[in-house]
This record gives sequence, structure tokens and C-alpha cells, in this order.
Amino acid sequence: MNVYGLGKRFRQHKVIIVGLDNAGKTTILYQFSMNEVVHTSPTIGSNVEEIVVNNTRFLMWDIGGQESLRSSWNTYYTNTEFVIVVVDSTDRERISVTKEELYKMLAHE
Ligand SMILES: Nc1nc2c(ncn2[C@@H]2O[C@H](COP(=O)(O)OP(=O)(O)O)[C@@H](O)[C@H]2O)c(=O)[nH]1
Ligand SMILES: [Mg+2]
Repeated sequence: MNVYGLGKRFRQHKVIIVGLDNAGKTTILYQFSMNEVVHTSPTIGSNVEEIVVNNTRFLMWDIGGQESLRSSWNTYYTNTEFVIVVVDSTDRERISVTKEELYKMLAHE
């Protein structure tokens, strides 16, 4: 649903949640939206939920993080106001991969 243009009161702020596969993105999305830890399976494509905090509406996109899906993150950037980058601090081997993906994202216009 596109609610842009309905006025400030109704405007949704678009948030994208990115990070490598298995970092905990989907867990965070459902923790926000249901206040619960849910069982997750690898996200193909994306999950989207609306979260309302003090009359402010956030549309949160949780985007699949597998290597093959990372090149499509940029298709979600349009109108994005907030980016949440999820890092699994125990996944030491792939910290550098997270760094590369973050730099790629920051280099995007
Ligand atoms: N120990 C621990 N496990 C977590 C945490 N967050 C997520 N997980 C687990 O890590 C796995 C991947 O989480 P998921 O949210 O599917 O990651 P995604 O691929 O980034 O969406 C799941 O088995 C989760 O239950 C956390 O903070 N601590
Ligand atoms: Mg996921």
C-alpha cells in the first residue's frame, strides 16, 4: 500500500534491514513486530511488516542476505530513510564480508 502523499500523519518511514544470511535480521523484524522470538528459515526475497511506535509508522523490510541475493539489495533503496545493519558478532570469519557489503552500500548514490 502506498500511503505517501496522504499527509504527514499517515506517512510511513521506510526502513531496510540488511546483513549477511543468518545474521539475525528476520529474528529482529519479528521481535519488533510481535515482541516474540519466532522460528525462522532463510529468507528468499524479503519479509515486510509495519511497526507503529508513538504514532510514527515504520515499514520495515527484511531483505534476504545470501550471497546470491545481496546484489539485489539496491532495488530496495528507493525512498529508504533508515538502514539497520545486522552483524553476528560471533561470525568472526565473515566480519570482513559484512564490511565489504557495508562499504558497497555506502558507495551507492
Ligand atoms: N544465539 C542467538 N541466536 C540468534 C540471535 N538472533 C538470531 N539467532 C538465530 O540465528 C539464526 C538465524 O536467524 P535469522 O533471523 O533467520 O537470520 P537472517 O538470515 O539474518 O534473517 C536462527 O536460528 C535464529 O534463531 C541472537 O541474538 N542470539
Ligand atoms: Mg531472514
